[in-house]
Amino acid sequence: MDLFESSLAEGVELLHGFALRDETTLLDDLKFIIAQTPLRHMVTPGGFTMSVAMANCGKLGWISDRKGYRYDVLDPGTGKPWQAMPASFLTLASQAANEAGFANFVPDACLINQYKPAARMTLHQDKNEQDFSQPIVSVSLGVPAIFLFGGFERSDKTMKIPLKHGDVVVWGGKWRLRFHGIQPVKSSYHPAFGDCRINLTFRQAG
Ligand code: MD3
Ligand code: FE
Repeated sequence: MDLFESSLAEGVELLHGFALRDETTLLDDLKFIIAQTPLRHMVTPGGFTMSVAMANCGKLGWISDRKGYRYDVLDPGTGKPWQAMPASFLTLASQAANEAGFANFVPDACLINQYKPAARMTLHQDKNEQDFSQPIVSVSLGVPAIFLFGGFERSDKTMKIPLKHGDVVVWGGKWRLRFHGIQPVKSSYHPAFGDCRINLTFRQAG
């Protein structure tokens, strides 16, 4: 058994430090994308401003406003298409998916979530993608956070999973539609990210 890799459930694989294999390229590419695509606090359909600041790259980007949650080919902030997904992002996501048994994962969307201290993501399901048989690959960078992994109902009890810099999780199979969230991020320091946590989620959305 590979201690570097642990199965949390069938179709869910935690790959500790998997994003550090080509860390310099990954961080350089991320810096470029964020410089081109300002991180913004979007508004939920219910009218709340999210504590997480977001950007996207790839053909499709996940957006939220008073009209709802959806994917769009245009960045509502700039009115232009999103930046192309860097090769380092695509390679990381498809290699991670492959480790978890998903051989042909080609993401067309990468959501970039930035958490400052106290930012959180309340329990939700990811249901805006077309094909739920495709996994979601998540990459944690910067300061650590506690991930909440729930059930099929919002009220189901949750499992707490600490995620740290470089951890990659592949979420597939029947777990794909479970409720999940991020606890308020505690104030701490990471040499490359300061007090921020950044999470990349790769999806085949369209
Ligand atoms: C489990 N992001 O962007 S990533 C999201 O850390 C989101 O920013 C969190 O939830 C973050 O939608 C968690 C891990 C994740 C993403 C999608 C999932 C876990 C998932 C979908 C189904 C089950
Ligand atoms: Fe989610």
